[in-house]
Amino acid sequence: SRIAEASHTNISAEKDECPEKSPLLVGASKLTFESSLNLKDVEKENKVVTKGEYEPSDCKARHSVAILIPHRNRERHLLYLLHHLHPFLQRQQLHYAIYVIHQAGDATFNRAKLLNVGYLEAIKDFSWECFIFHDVDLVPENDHNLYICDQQPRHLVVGRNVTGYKLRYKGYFGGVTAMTKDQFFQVNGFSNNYWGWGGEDDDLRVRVEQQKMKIVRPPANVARYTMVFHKRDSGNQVNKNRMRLLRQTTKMWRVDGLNSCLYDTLSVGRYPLYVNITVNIGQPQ
Ligand code: UD2
Ligand code: MN
Repeated sequence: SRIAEASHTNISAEKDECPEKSPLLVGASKLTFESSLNLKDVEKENKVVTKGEYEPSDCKARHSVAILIPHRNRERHLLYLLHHLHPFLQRQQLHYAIYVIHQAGDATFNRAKLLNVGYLEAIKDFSWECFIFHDVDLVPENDHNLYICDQQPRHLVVGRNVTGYKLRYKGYFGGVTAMTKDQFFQVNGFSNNYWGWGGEDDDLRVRVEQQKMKIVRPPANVARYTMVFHKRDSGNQVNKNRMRLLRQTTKMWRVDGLNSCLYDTLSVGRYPLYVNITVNIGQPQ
């Protein structure tokens, strides 16, 4: 793999660090969603990516970032996201890899637990410093929205096309977030107990605030996303327990999270454009 080569031959140490601001950024771009797009095309567009991973060839990246995407039955959305996200991340001159964490079976969906699995599996591959927790259907519109971490957890979605590009509510922490390896570890990751739609993002905010961290956001004019249209998925019905769970977060976070995340990895596929981890995460108790 690229990582192994770099550490054996020390190629990366010989390169100069990439500039602080990438000269490749273009700002806002018009996104297209062609129904004729297919995976082979997107692979051809991204020959520089191997096994989901990329690093700039002419300079040493300043950031190593793992993108984690929870997934089931959204193949079309995944294709659009890969098509836009690979060039977007390359323009930011990042060393990155994309991980898709695919929930096996038909049990109720659990976005948060899948993201915990993604974190635990990705750190086995490489010492990623920064993690981006990314909905499959959100496509960033402006490459000045940098996919990097900071001293504080970052929320990258201020606005979406579907909500008139306004922040949904104060404290909103859903969609796409960026936390360092250490920040995420410090809050014990996400709760594993949110089955179905809603609440898990608020739970993470409570964990972050409990640790006296403060959520920061990029400026509204760059933190803009297009959400590919969808209806509520079957298997992801509204979680009726979410308010009750949220009231318990401050006492449960220590015992419910990364340190209690049990799962069976069914397969790891290192495809050209992403690493696919198919996992059995169980079902609600
Ligand atoms: C919002 C949040 C999302 C999450 C969710 C509640 C935004 C922009 N996003 O999304 O982060 O907090 O509410 O749980 O506010 N998924 C699948 N297959 C499924 C179901 C879900 O792949 O069958 C994944 C996929 O990555 C999707 C994400 O889970 O983007 C969130 O589900 P959603 O898109 O149905 O929920 P939405 O748009 O209300
Ligand atoms: Mn969505």
